[in-house]
Amino acid sequence: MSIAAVPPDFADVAAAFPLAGPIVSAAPYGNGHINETYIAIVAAGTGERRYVFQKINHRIFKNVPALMENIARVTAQVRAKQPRALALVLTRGGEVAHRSAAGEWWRLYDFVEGAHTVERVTTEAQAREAARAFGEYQALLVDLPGGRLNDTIPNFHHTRSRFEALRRAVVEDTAGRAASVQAEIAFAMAREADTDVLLDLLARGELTERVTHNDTKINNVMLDDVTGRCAAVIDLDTVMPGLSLYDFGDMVRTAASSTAEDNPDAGQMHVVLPYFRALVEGYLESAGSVLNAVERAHLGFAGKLLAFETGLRFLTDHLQGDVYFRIKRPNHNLDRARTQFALVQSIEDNAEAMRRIVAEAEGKQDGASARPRE
Ligand code: ADP
Ligand code: GN1
Ligand code: MG
Repeated sequence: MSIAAVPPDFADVAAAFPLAGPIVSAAPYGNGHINETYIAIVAAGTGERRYVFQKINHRIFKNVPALMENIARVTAQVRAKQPRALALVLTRGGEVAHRSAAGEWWRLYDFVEGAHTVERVTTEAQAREAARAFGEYQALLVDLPGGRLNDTIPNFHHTRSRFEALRRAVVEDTAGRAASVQAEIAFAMAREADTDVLLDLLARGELTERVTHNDTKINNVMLDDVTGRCAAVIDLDTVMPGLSLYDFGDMVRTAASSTAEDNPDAGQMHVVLPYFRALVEGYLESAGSVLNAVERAHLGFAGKLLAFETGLRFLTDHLQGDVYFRIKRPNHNLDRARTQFALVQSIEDNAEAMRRIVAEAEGKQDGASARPRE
């Protein structure tokens, strides 16, 4: 068995689950910022079978049983309608997760075969399909039985709270970095009014809380290797009550953006209008019947808000000494904050064009639904 760079107790953890055979190899996998993901290949009969092990970050997800209860409910609901959707493998004891001797929480998923994730969108078709898939995911969960899901991270997309957290981090300046990021702090402070827009609409009842994914990064949807269609929506830790605009906004942030979230040259970051159009069309195709007029009117703003909020979070983490998002180099979170703020600026500059795109997509959709079936 070759086990590269997996935790020392990996074999013990694996033994808690009813794998199809002995482990042939295991290695770190994926590019997430929060959990640790490992791929394991096991011998199964004359062939092999693959699994995805995840060590859940319980410093961030403080109530893992509540989180896993959400995931068990959501995967059961979605798999009834999508056979390739993410499937949890229960422990030998029938539990949804395993607590190791070291006190870490582990869960196991079947590997979604014949599909892949992308870190960057390179075609309009990918953007359209990702948005259609996340919209469909939301539609599948509209009638989730069993009451409200648990809030796995309270106030996760509460942009006002994220803004106040940045303000506190500037005052506390624990890592002594505030003086060197004055321009970024000023950029954020100048946009305080944006933080309340959706929260005010929610308070007035013009927006409705729904079951949403809340982390609709482009690498959280697996696309079929042959057809390019969605095979599975993944990364379900934050599936909980939220706003559909948060889901759409995070797609804009990651799928209608011109460069990687952590490009050290923020000058390369701008909104990509053809991908934005594809996202709007894909999302309206699957979630259009669920969305109200206020949601439709804020699709462009949602992209700006999520880029802003994520920038606030990266800048806060930089000021706090990189305690939340995993970093791979010095100033990694600062680079991330800068690209997000560059995207905010670009969306502001393109607001009118984005409004037109939404209006045209709605016109097309109305035309399509008004057209008699052939
Ligand atoms: P994180 O929360 O750290 O982003 P994810 O659940 O998104 O973790 O997993 C990280 C990466 O691992 C994904 O982008 C995807 O490429 C891969 N992955 C996760 N789950 C599966 C799965 N069930 N089958 C195949 N690949 C997966
Ligand atoms: C984190 O886990 P991952 O990498 O999919 C974060 C998201 C951020 C994203 C920024 C639980 O997502 O909220 O938007 O990084 N997840 C959590 O890349 O905080
Ligand atoms: Mg992920």
